[in-house]
Amino acid sequence: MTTQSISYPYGSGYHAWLAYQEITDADQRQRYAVWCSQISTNETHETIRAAAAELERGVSSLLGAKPAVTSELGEGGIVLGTFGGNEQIAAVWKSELPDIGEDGYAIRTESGRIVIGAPSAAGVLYGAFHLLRLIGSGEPLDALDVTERPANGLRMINQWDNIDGSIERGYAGRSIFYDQDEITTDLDRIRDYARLLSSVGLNAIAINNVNVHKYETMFLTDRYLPQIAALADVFRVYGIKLFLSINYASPLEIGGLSTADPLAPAVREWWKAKAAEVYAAIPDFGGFLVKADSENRPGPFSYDRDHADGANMLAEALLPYGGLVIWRCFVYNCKQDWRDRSTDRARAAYDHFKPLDGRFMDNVILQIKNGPMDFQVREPVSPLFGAMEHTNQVIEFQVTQEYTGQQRHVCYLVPQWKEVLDFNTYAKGEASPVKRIVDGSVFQRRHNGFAAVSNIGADSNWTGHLLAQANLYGFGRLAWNPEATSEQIAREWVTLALSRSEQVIRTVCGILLDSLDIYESYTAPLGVGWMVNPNHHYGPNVDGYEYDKWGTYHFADCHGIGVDRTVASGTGYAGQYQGANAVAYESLENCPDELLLFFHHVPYTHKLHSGVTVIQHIYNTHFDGAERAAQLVERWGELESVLDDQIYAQVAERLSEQAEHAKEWRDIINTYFLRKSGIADEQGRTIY
Ligand code: GCV
Repeated sequence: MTTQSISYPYGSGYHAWLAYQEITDADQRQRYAVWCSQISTNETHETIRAAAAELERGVSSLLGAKPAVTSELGEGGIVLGTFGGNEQIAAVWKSELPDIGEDGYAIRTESGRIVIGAPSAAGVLYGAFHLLRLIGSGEPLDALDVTERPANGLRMINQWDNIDGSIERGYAGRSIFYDQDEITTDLDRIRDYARLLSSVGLNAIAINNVNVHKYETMFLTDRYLPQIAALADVFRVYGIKLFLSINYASPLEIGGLSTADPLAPAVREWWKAKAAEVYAAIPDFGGFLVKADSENRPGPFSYDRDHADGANMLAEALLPYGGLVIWRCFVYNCKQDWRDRSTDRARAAYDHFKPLDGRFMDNVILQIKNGPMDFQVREPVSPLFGAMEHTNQVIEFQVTQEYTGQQRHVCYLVPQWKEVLDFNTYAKGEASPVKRIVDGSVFQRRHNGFAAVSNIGADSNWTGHLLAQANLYGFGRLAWNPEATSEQIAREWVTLALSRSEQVIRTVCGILLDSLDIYESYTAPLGVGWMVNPNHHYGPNVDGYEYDKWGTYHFADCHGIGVDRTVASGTGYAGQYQGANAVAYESLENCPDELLLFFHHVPYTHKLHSGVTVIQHIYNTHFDGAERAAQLVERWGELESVLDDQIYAQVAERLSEQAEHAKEWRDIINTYFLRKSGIADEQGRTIY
């Protein structure tokens, strides 16, 4: 098995959180060396061999000494294997095997050895990465008794990569998967990506954009299937199942049929035959990810059918092979007339899907974006979570920073995701947070989990902005354990990817943890969103989407701003929530400040709970946000002598750009609202 990764210097950031930087303290190295002289397993499963290889690589690099990898049980060392396939492992846990599901693992220090055991080979690999994390962060190994079980079944990444090598909403270079209408043959890079994903517990990947164009539609044909199978082979070793985004109109575009009607027998047969072909090439193929009837993509609406008809037809085709249909709920009218005040994009997913609850087959999962609009820095949580008792649901996050600074601004998204996951839906009694809906426990759903749009590309540090790696890392860690805190995750990433120096950890964690709030402060205020340049979505443009067809308006005039989404006088969206949420959002008095303009249209002089008026809040936060963005440059600057030069320079350059761009945001937003409202800043600061 090839385990070499591409040889990039440390300072490139290529090795990310698998950098395994050598431990320089001789005593500490010695303490670890005691446990790490050999790695033994008597199993030959490719994933267990990958686990052993990862330990070998990690230990060699961390301790500067290569351990022996052997099938013999030695006096000490690390022993790994599955409970069922390995007597050495079974002997440690004897009859009391831990209850850790299929993907979990256990690690114990026992009889002078460290033993990693798991029900599956993937579990063993996750356990190996766990052990490396412990060593990499300086944790003691003398008395380990770890049991880990992932909260979510599906822990998936979605690539929005196109066959021409571009990436929709990609901010870190070209695709690592494709170039000039061909699938890559650089499997080393793919393997290193698989290692990164698997090291944080991710277990599924959809390798192409949900907007499936002409050539990607042909992924289901001989033209591409053999190369896709080769990619699946790489991911399989790391416990990751490969999925494809499909074009709903495939029967028309590549099947020679005259319809894609989900109820037409010929169409159903066509998909069944396709599924058979795909599974012949990739026996453990994960299934289809589908964007249908959304932003001009084809779907069942063309045939007067609904989403359940469409999804079930595909589910039936995949069922014999255990495949899944992951059907996205990002469905809304993208040709809205801005004069039409009754249509509300925020309502759309709920309006389309809630009535279908109970109609989807068991191997269909609905993939719901965390916010009802589209990954803005601040939105309420989608009311669809918890609204469908009889339907499998996964949450979709956007790790790629389309609306959160495009990896030119630092924006650590874990705190935002945590807020969404902890949000109580009131779906079943008092304690029904989103994390319990999507892990399947509230409604006892079999298929459940997390999905996210990836933020990586061919840039040598994967994510363009080095600090954006923390988002990919954090997504995986949260998908495994939504109880992990933003602080813990940040600390882990900094320690593993950058440095074990307390100064570096403190400073970089501080930057990461402040970054979302800073970004939110100088961009669109109070939850209203969308004040960006159309199409590419970078930079301020308050009216960029105001007279457009996308349903994304703020309705600012000389008196006030915001969208009335109340039941009493607005679009009724607030009524899609359950229990106390519906009550709070409906009421101007109780609506949280940060979402005020999402739910209510108010005069600029409206006083927030914070005690300041809306207009003064806009001025204050924009001045403050830009100032704090400038301070990030100084905070990072303190690390110049401590960090690797290249690492230091990469981030310094982005933070300077952010500081400048934050001023642009500040001045454009403040000037716009001064001119609209005619109300001066109480503090008399410069507004143009
Ligand atoms: C893949 C937003 C993005 C689109 C993206 C879409 C989606 O609208 O701007 O680029 O398309 O979401 O999630 O399908």
